[in-house]
Amino acid sequence: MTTETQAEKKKVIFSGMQPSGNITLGNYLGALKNWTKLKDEYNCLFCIVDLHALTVRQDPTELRKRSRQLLMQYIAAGLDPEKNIIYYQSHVSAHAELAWILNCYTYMGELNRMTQFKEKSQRHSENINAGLFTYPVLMAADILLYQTDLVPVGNDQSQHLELTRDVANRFNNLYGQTFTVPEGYFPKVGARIMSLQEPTKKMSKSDENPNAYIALLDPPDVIVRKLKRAVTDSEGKIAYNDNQPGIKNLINIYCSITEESIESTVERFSGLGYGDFKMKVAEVVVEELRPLQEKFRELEKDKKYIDSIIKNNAEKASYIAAKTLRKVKRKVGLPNTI
Ligand code: ATP
Ligand code: LTN
Repeated sequence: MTTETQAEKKKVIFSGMQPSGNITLGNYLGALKNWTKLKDEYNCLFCIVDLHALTVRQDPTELRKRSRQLLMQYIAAGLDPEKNIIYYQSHVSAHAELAWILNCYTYMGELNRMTQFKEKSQRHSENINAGLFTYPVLMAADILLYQTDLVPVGNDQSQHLELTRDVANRFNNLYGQTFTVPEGYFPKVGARIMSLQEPTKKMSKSDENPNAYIALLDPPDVIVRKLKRAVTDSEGKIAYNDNQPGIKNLINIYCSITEESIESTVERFSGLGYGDFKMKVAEVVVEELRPLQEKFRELEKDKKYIDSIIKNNAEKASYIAAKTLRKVKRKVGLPNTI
């Protein structure tokens, strides 16, 4: 078999992140770290979902800057822009086009049940726009355009993925096999890293309080400070249970970095005070992020290289996406282009 046909035979992975803030340790442990493990075995597309970020008001200059930073962080974390397709969603117009068509195959009732919509419309009550409501349909379009087999995400996205599968099946039942029905891929530990300030809420890059999250580009002293301030409890004992969500979260962070089991970590640190345990966590976080931060600083200097990645990869993605979109348009009865 030639290398070409082997590459074609590989399964497809698609995932994405919004450039809606500085990406956090939660995004990294719940998603990005997993992507780097899968990147060689699959044909991978890693998207900067900038159209999704518009569902919340963004400062235009900041959005453009953060999108580029996110792309560089993907690469700095170990994704390979020569082998993996790393690109901006807005550079491939098929995403928005397919999303429109799929809107017509998704029910209001389905979208009404989405917990992310409920949560975000509470948080942004001054701007509950239609994009926020149909957000999962655009996500379905992202995934289905590339005949994706596997979607590595944190488990806050499992409901959106179920919806994607439902829409794909519905369309396939109506028109015959058109879309691959994707599976989710969730890490065992780290699928939901919680806020350092309110450990019952997920760590979120758009949190107003920067002490609630660790950004991937936070310098070591900031990481140490944020972890020292992490909210714990008055039990005073290192244990893994829901009554101690702060400590549970710190254990999850520690274990998903070291890949040590939860049991042995709890046993090893059981004699430590919270302050000392926080320092152990800080040590592994700083060491994990150090190489990424160094690589990021190098990439920042190489504007030409990053520009060429952006251009080439958008072309590659557009080529694949156009095939699915053509098929969909034909099936639903839109006229051929002449
Ligand atoms: P926002 O706060 O703007 O809604 P977010 O921090 O939730 O953003 P996304 O861009 O929506 O981040 O998500 C990117 C990826 O990170 C998704 O796969 C998501 O499941 C994962 N993820 C987000 N937050 C966490 C978390 N706290 N723990 C683990 N994984 C997470
Ligand atoms: N909705 C996701 C981001 C996202 C995504 C995708 C993830 C948009 N499109 C396609 C995986 C596949 C989020 O909020 N984390």
